[in-house]
Amino acid sequence: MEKTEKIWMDGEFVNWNDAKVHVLAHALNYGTGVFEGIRVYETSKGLAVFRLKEHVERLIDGCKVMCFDLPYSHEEIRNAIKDTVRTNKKVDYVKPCVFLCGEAVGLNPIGVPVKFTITSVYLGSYLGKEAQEKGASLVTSSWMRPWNLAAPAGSKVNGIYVTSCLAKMDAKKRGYDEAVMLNAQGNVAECSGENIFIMKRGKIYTPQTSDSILEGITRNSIIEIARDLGYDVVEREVSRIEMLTADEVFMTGTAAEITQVTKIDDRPIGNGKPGPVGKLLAAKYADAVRGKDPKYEKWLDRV
Ligand code: PPE
Repeated sequence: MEKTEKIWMDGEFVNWNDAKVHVLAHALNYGTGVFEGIRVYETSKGLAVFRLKEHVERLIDGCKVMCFDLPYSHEEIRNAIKDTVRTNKKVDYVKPCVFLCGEAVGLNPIGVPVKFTITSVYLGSYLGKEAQEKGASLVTSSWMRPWNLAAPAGSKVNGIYVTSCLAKMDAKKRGYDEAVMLNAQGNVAECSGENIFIMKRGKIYTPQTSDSILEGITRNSIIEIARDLGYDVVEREVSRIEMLTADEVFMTGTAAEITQVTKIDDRPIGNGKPGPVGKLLAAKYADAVRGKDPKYEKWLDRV
């Protein structure tokens, strides 16, 4: 990751090194925040933010779940994100975050002031060039994806990510690229920071939103692109065995984009090489985000 010059903080741009909070900030101690991750791409008509509307909607929905008082409208947030991209030089990823920044000891979040920051960076490849080009290896995590009675699994709430960090760390330490987490029912949920899809007997399956997943915006884009190409995409429970015996598996996420999975739990997926459907969807997605496919121009917000 490469840092940028300015961070948007409660309506003002501050220098990267001055974007600070107190050590007793509620969010630092209790994880009480909501964030987003948004990609920015170069297109022939200039920089474009991908699916900005949906990311802002999900951020606002997360604030609703957490009962945060966010004093900005959808429009204001969109403009602030675009301003942040414009203000900084080399940006491909934006991370807005709304969090309880008031100094507090004690869990009660009621009345603790919120802060809203928008940080932009140059991220590059999230899972590494090799995993993106040749396919990634996954391991099933011993950490369960927090289920719907334990955490707001469908919102990007900061505190929930402790589980994702543990899953990711354990996977990396054991030599895998990424972890796949199961849910409380023992079915496939998602990876530490990506949704997961399988292709089996000509159909594409992905866990449904009630299966303790984050409803990914890349996931929804891929479902639409795949259906436009004529594929049957089914959102339903996906068992671990279906995943292990799938013809193809791929992950989707803003940061990871479409990354094919060639090995899970030391077993090859299909023939152990990136599959044709995943490749096609990755190529279509790459065109869509860069404004090369007029059909998906609707997803781009020029800066
Ligand atoms: N599941 C999780 C748990 C998740 O964090 C992400 C995004 C997704 C699914 C995919 O959602 P979407 O980006 O809307 O398609 N993970 C972010 C990376 C987290 C990080 O900060 O690191 C991302 O891809 O931006």
